[in-house]
Amino acid sequence: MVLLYLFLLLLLLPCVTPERRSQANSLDAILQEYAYRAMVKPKTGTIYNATEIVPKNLSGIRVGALRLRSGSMRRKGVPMYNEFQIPKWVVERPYVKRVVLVYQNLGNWSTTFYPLPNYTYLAPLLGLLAYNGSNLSATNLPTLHVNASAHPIIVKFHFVNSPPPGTVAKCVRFDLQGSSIFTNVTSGNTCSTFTHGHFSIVATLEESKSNNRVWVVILGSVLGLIVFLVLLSLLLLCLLKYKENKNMQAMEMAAEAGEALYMTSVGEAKAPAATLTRTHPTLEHEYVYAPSHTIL
Ligand SMILES: *[C@@H]1O[C@H](CO)[C@@H](O)[C@H](O)[C@H]1NC(C)=O
Ligand SMILES: *[C@@H]1O[C@H](CO)[C@@H](O)[C@H](O)[C@H]1NC(C)=O
Ligand SMILES: *[C@@H]1O[C@H](CO)[C@@H](O)[C@H](O)[C@H]1NC(C)=O
Ligand SMILES: *[C@@H]1O[C@H](CO)[C@@H](O)[C@H](O)[C@H]1NC(C)=O
Ligand SMILES: *[C@@H]1O[C@H](CO)[C@@H](O)[C@H](O)[C@H]1NC(C)=O
Ligand SMILES: *[C@@H]1O[C@H](CO)[C@@H](O)[C@H](O)[C@H]1NC(C)=O
Ligand SMILES: *[C@@H]1O[C@H](CO)[C@@H](O)[C@H](O)[C@H]1NC(C)=O
Ligand SMILES: CC(=O)N[C@H]1CO[C@H](CO)[C@@H](O)[C@@H]1O
Repeated sequence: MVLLYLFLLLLLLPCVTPERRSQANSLDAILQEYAYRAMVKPKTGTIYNATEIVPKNLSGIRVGALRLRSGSMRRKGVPMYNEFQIPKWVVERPYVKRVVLVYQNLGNWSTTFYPLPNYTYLAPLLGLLAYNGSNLSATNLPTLHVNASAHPIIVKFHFVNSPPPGTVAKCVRFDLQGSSIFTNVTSGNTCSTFTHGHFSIVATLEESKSNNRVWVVILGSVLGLIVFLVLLSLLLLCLLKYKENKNMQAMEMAAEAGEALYMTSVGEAKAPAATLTRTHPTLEHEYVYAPSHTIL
């Protein structure tokens, strides 16, 4: 039982393991670099495809780049950027003159970089990340903060597998610290968000959200601990009983050998206890009070 809960805790750990997070973050940095390389003398508002220049050992990942004046992003949005629809009034912080939106489609690499124990990906993991677009030779850029205010950013997945029987589809967003946030899917293939990050649709057994799962595990661990303590005390009781049974045998042998011998070995105050133990040999332990050294 306890082992099971420990196992569950261990299963949950990869969601927040810094190692995983740094892997995903360094992938973001690599893809930012390649996305920027794809933009040679870029025109604003044109989508550049960096898929062909990503390293061979990451093949299967699709990358795009779109450079905008931040004023244009705020006033007009982007009606269609692959699966993303960016509404008006999306603002970045700190303010930059030009913003680059890097698009990622991790394809068959989704579970490698964003493992989610006990969830099944029904769609590839998509990323939309905003960076300072002023210097296209810059690498290791920090992501900006992005905030949609009036309307959410829409993510409309092209292909979504249907959830296996007994499961429900949920939108998942990974924030840049690695936490996963679950929301409802609308129209079968659409998620909405007020910020940038990584998105997918997953199948989950239970209706509950991620923090409910965390609570289940915490509660389970506490229950497990209680069960463990109960088992431990039962074991101790058992040991005590076993010892007393031996004492009882010794006492009975002593009684058989003669009441006088028993009385002298047990002591003066134990005379009533002796008669009780003889009529009920399987009594509770508290009746048999003679410490072992007085008998043996
Ligand atoms: C891909 O190959 C490059 C060298 O070409 C290496 O630096 C990088 O770590 C590799 N990435 C993965 C995910 O294997
Ligand atoms: C980019 O190019 C690849 C390969 O030519 C193609 O499969 C993909 O659809 C294009 N678009 C994006 C957004 O990756
Ligand atoms: C994804 O598919 C490509 C081929 O399209 C393959 O080279 C790559 O190893 C696959 N990645 C994983 C993690 O399976
Ligand atoms: C964006 O990049 C340009 C060019 O490197 C730099 O001058 C500017 O300070 C950067 N803006 C922010 C907010 O980092
Ligand atoms: C742009 O970034 C590159 C690489 O970090 C750097 O060498 C260059 O000086 C930067 N240019 C400007 C105008 O900041
Ligand atoms: C995002 O916008 C909302 C409302 O417009 C505001 O309350 C919130 O502080 C903003 N957050 C960030 C990180 O800009
Ligand atoms: C999500 O869907 C469930 C049922 O499918 C519903 O009970 C719940 O209210 C929905 N949550 C939101 C935030 O719409
Ligand atoms: C909470 C939950 O569903 N946990 C399951 C996660 O998956 C492992 C095996 O893949 C199961 O053993 C757990 O019960």
